[in-house]
Amino acid sequence: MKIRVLFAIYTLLSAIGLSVFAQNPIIHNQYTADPTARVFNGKVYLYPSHDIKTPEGKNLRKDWFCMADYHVFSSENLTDWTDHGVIVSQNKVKWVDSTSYSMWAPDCVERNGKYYFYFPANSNQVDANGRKGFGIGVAIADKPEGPYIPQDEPIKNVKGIDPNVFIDKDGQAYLYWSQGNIYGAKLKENMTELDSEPVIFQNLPAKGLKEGPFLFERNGNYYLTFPHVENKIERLEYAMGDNPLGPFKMAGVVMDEAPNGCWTNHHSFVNFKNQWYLFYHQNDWSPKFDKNRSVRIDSLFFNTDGTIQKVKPTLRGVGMTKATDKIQLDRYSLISDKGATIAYNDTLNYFDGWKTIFTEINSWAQYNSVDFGAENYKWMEIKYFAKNGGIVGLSLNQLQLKVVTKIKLPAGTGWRTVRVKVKGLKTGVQNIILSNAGNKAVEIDWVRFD
Ligand code: FUB
Repeated sequence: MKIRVLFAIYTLLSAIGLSVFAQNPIIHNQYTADPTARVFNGKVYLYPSHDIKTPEGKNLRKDWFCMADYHVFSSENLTDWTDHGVIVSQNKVKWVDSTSYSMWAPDCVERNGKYYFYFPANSNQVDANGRKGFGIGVAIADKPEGPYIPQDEPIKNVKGIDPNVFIDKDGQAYLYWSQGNIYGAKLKENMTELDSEPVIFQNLPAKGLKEGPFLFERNGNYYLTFPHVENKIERLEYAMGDNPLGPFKMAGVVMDEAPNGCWTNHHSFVNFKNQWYLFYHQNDWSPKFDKNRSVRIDSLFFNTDGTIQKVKPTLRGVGMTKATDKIQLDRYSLISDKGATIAYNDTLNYFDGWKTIFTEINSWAQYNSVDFGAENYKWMEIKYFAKNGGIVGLSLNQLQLKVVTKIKLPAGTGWRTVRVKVKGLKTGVQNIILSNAGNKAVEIDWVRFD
């Protein structure tokens, strides 16, 4: 009965757009890319691009980015994300070519209680050189989730993509964007017009594409961060300076190229509750087409001299997972070298997620930061596949595989979900380890506790 009630709550939450999932990638109901995260009113708001599959019957490249609108998402804990729906769409902006599907990387900032959403798109207007090209527009709202009213014209004197806005401590706002080079200029108080001639930042890598600038300040250092193709695909790099318009000096790499070869990366930095996070993207939901991307988050740390420690992408991501939520073990924190792998559940529907496959005895996967709260849970629900039956061990907080409970899983020809009594669970935040305590292969989709 309790399970049925939980399922009903889950279905209701999904219907109103609340995704009760953690881990990387963080958004599960659509492709998302180019994430700009901002903290407004104590919550994190995520403004990504919205990749879609190229619609049939349009005069569009099949192998390219395709984006018609933007959604905004919010979270209080970086784990549960609410999709607030579409905020700006290509067919509702006067200056945008509504057949171009070119709504690329956006940004959003707050000033004096108004929210300014900046987005690039192909213009329907021909410029002085007879070209349409990318312009950058602004849409304005009273709340972070909108409704947003787009301006009728793009920002004058700006041609390019990937807008980013920084407001310095003295109140001066700056716009950054890219088009081959990375540009910056002051913005007027109205946030919709330039207040200086654009400058092209010097001393950045001369060879290889640079795009996606994201500027932030910490302890008097200004960090100009950007994706750059040093080798074959993009990696995240940064330069430092003591002024929002430079000069900047190259300082290093924030994140190496994606191991799976995703051609782009695009990012933002955010400090939430005294921890820095890097939002970035890979193409987890679309392993064979890297223009359908998905947003991820990992923690980020600075060295004492202000330089940035390189971020290694993880599957576990950030945030606490409630013990009662589905814990996707395949988003592990650590995994044994031998006998444990992950694979997609359904290669015809990648959004169905992944499974953990144990093929050898004592192979294991560890999932950190599961919040058991103050409850003394006694049951574990597990979705598994074990053709010949199997035995799974559950351990807490250490890697020596001190199994607190062994669970016998009946044989079956397909996926099965069982709820079994478990011993040795503790209250508070725990790292859990599931291992193969038998000598038969076992696949696990998720576990949860009650
Ligand atoms: O999403 C389209 C483009 O790909 C962005 O504008 C770039 O930064 C790259 O991520």
